[in-house]
Amino acid sequence: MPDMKTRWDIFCTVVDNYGDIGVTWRLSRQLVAEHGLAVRLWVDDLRAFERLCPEIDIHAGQQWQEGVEVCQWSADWQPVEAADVVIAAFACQLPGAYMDAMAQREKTPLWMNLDYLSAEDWVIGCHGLPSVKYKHVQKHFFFPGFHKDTGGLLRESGLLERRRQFQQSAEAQRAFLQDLGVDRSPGALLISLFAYENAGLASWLDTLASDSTPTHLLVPQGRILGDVERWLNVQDLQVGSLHVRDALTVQVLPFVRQDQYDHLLWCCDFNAVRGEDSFVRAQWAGRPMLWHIYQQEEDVHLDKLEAFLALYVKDLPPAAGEAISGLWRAWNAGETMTDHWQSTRKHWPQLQKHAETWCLEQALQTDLAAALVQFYVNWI
Ligand code: TRH
Repeated sequence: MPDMKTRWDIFCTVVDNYGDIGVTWRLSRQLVAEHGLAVRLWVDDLRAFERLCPEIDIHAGQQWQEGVEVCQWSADWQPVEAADVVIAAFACQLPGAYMDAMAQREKTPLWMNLDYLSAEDWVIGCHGLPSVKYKHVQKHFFFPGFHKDTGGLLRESGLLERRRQFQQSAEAQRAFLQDLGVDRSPGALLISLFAYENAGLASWLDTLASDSTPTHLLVPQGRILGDVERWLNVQDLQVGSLHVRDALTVQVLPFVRQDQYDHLLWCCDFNAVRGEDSFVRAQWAGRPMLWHIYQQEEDVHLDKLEAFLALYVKDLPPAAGEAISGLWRAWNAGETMTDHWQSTRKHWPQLQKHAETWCLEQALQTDLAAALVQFYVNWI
């Protein structure tokens, strides 16, 4: 363990949406809470941050949140001393003056690039390798991942135990949902929907509406709402809106704070998630899920999708694996979901069991925060 005074600077540029800040905020909190480190989180967009953590003062240049020193990363950078460990999240470009401060430091800092999450094989070979240099300061690649030779996944200590207790308590779930204005109808399948715009949504909602089992669909405010409105044939859906179409109840939820979002995932029987952070959280929920991957140029995201699917279905009976893979592929191509949803439902018990097994297997890996700390210890 590094001593209490080890200082870490984490830099985050919000490219779009909430994944960049979602990951760095989660990591910062964990480094403080579980490793006793002094963490400064530099963020260029406090408005995005405020959605995940409403206590954020969007006008403050510097503030403390849950033991993390949150600093506004503005265009007019004021010189500061560089930290012992410097993390550039998702290849963001550090301020030139800060790179000079790193180079001027008596003890050279450990500089890492925290990369995007991918299940592709090449990640294993690249994790931990040296990247570029600035003067004599060497940058390293740090890759999260699903394999023991990668940096692992963000997972707070005791997370699965908290999740288990919550899932075992009908009362805790009822109270949580009630706070969100959700009154779960008995026997209904509870689904959360967090996704980018998706042309396949209408066919999925058609299928759910005509199903013999009722579904209660919870949709936090966000980019998919336009497609939901079109399907419902309504305009301007607001938080709290509730619409029933045959067997399907659609309810709009507020965008909840980040820790509450975990509880939402834990309550639901099925979670549609997107990007990077919600994707990992849905895995820790131990429930069947659907991933809307972040689209990249030249469809490189589709390789990432296939790499994850190959790992995820490896230990499933082939028919169940094909069903869930078919559903994920259709969703990511914006195609008709009907047949894929029906075959997914046929394999439901296997998929439920598998979601839990997968979660426990992944939890055997060292978590990402601990792996970063270990990387630093090995480096010094
Ligand atoms: O928002 P995302 O799509 O984010 C990202 C970014 O687009 C990023 O540029 C890209 O590189 C990356 O995806 C792959 O999805 P993500 O990563 O799931 O982040 C969403 C965050 O928002 C996550 O931390 C969970 C949180 N969240 C809440 O706090 N409350 C909510 O109600 C919801 C729905 C999400």
